[in-house]
Amino acid sequence: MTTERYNAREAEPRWQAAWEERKLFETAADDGRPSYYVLEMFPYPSGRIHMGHVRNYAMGDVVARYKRAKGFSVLHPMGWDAFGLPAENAAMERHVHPKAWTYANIATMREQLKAIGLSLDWSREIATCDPDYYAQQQKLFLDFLKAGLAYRRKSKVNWDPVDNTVLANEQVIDGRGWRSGAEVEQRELTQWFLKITDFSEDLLAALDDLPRWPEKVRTMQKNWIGRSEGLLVRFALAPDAAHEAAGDAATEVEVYTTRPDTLFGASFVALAADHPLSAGAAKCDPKLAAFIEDCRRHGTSVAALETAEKKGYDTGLRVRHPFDPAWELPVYVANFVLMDYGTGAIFGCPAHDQRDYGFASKYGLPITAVVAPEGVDPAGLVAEAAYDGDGAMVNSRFLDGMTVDAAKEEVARRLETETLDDGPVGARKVNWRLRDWGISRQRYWGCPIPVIHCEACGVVPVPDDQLPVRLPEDVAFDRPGNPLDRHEGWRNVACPSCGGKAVRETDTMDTFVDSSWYFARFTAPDATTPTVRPVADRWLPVDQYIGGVEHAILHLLYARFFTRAMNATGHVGVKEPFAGLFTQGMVVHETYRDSDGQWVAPAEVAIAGAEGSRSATRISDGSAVEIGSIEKMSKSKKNVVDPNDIIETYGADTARWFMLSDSPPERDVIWTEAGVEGANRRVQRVWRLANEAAAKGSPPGAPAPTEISEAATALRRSAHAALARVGEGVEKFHFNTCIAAINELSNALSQALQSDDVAGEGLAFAIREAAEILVQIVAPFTPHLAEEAWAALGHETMVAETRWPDADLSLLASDVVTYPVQVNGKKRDEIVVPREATAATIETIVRELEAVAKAVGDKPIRKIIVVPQRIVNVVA
Ligand code: ANZ
Ligand code: ZN
Repeated sequence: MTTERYNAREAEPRWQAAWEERKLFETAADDGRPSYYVLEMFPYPSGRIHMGHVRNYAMGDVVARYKRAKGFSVLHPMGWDAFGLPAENAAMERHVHPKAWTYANIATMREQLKAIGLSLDWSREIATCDPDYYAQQQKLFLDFLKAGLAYRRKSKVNWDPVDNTVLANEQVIDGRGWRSGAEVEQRELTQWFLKITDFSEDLLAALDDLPRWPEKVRTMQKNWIGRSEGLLVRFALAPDAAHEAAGDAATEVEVYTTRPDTLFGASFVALAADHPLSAGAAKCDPKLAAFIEDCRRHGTSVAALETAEKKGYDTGLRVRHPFDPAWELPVYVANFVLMDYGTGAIFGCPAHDQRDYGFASKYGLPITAVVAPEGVDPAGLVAEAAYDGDGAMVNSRFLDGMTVDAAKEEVARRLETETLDDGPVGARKVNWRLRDWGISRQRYWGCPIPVIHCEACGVVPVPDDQLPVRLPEDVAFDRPGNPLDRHEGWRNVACPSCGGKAVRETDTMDTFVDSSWYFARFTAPDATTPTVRPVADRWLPVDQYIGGVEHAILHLLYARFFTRAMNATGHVGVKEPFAGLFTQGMVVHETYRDSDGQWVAPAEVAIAGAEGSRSATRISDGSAVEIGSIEKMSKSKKNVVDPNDIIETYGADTARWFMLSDSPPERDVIWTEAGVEGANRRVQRVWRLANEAAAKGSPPGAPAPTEISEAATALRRSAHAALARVGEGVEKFHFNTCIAAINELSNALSQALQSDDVAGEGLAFAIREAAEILVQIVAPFTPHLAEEAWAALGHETMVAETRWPDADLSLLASDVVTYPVQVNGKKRDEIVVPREATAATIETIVRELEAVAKAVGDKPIRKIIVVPQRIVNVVA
């Protein structure tokens, strides 16, 4: 029998239309089925969908389709993170209105997403720039304001001189604006803040209750929140005639330290440039004043300090060591001390802190080791670099011989009872790195902050019946700065409280606010309140959230804060937004350059030769092209493949198959033409097998025969094993092993179909069963192909509305092996895997076991030994 090739170009739009017509993916009203909320991070409408999006959304779609088939009521929505700077830049460069630009991009990208065949509930689509959306965001803001979770204060801000806006600390990377790349300056402005620090403790502690989040993301968040336990120590200033003459009344310097154990290794005290004492000392030293000015100019953000050269200036002031009044230490102003952390002052211990080490070496200050690593003779302790590990105290008088921890405790205990003037010298103190979230942006294309400034009444919230505060559309982008500031008609209003002359707040919200609650809005996208409690309670938290690891800190932390703030103001019942989080790897591609060093796009390049001796030429003129390294797909290196081209050539299913099969989803996937072609052949094979099975197998719904041959049983075993593996694989995000299972079943079915005698002893039945299972298990991955094959098998229903079959356990029994899992010789767990599972597969599974992670702790896994069919040993 001959079968025509599967024509994806014709079939895919047809099935998309059929799904849409049947409204198969619209979220059902509560009908008693368990609910499941799967969400991928929504895109910024930049103009076109890229391969990274395709990978992200294909993964979410596999989960959504699988869960739906398993009988869940699934919420799988999509929207647009639509405010932001690029729209304004387009307005300035191309004279198109940000709104027009944004909505045109959304229209294009919506069509592109639809062409991928994602099972999305488009009836819930939201765009954050839509007044219906930001109206509710303004209500949330006002509720937060009432609850004391939003406030206004004067603050030093990171100012991006190119984008003309304030940036959050998180948006400053290596001292530069995250979008413009311009060197960030420090300015003082009155800004709106959200009180994320109210939740520092909870945001940190609750990370331990998120077992379905990647460990690395939890660690990054922990470091960002940055809880540290330390000691405040007051150093008395030695009397100084010059400074007293200048009218300085200060008598002490208070520092914050997490290493009080190293106090006897102290060799200087350093102040932040903005410390009040620095200003005092500068009064009688113009050079110091100039130094302070220089520090300011270079910025005092964390990022700026990490990269800048460590510099200091000796103020001439001296302090006394808290344990020895005869011991005086110099006081410097140093550019690496931040004013807004701790007390803005430190004591430096060069032998045990790398920064202090560099500083002391530069300014010729003493370097005294006070912690000796185990087994090292304290006498030989002249280190090349600072040692920050554990050990025994030396050169430290009454601390000598103690461990670091014991010494910390001893110093704290003694200094708590020691007194200086009016109080104790030392006080224990917990510090946090996390700062309140500055959300004011001096930009047009964002959510207006709904307050009015009245000369008489101060800050007046916009009353409910005047919401939303809409962005005016008649704005011009011919000058830099915020057009809202210049829009007199919009800006000038009557005060809602006294009726007097007042002006609107012209700052808009950081776009990270928009994405901090969209997942909640999806549960009731048309409501006239931010959420509808019973509905939000039904769906939240999101069961599975999927996105890039680049959002591990900012977006995810803000969303976790926002959920807490919405909980505190009664809008949601949960505190954590995302019960499960998966961070997928990137899509990467080779790079190409021509002889002039210019980047060349893959579509313009022809590759010849086999692996190891490949060469490339430019298609248009045959000139040589150099094959470069494999990098993240990016416009700047031109190494992008347009999803549209792939869909037009091979169909969306092939793209989906390749993305999901080629590497584990958390790793990068290398996009290659050969890989795509391979995926396409697999797709064609499934189609062929379904057609052959339709011809040779039993008719649909035929009963199981009583007599069944060994060959038929073998095929049935393969089919049910694949079914079980795919189910498990999807649950665990092992999509690539699912595809491997699908390929194995394809092989088994292909073999059975070659048998001459399908009539006897149940083989025809087994063939039909295997083909149906094959089609159902490919359905989450290649949904269009599955529908087409399902129809070829004689069905009038759609796979998308068919229940996931249950694997017949009796057929699985002998196909699996139970492996005890040992960690360093001690049994910790057990896994059940298919008999044919490879050592690599078993290793992957073992690495993800909770029990193994617990037993291993912080130690790295050194080796995993798989004794086939027997036991697994983890060596850590
Ligand atoms: C003395 C010392 C000795 C320190 C030593 C470290 C190692 P975390 O863990 O981040 O809280 N520090 C304190 N305030 C600072 C500021 N405003 N700007 C820059 N550095 C500051 O770090 C606390 C440590 O960072 C403190 O402990 C202090 O240096 C420094 F061998 O005190 B340490
Ligand atoms: Zn007023």
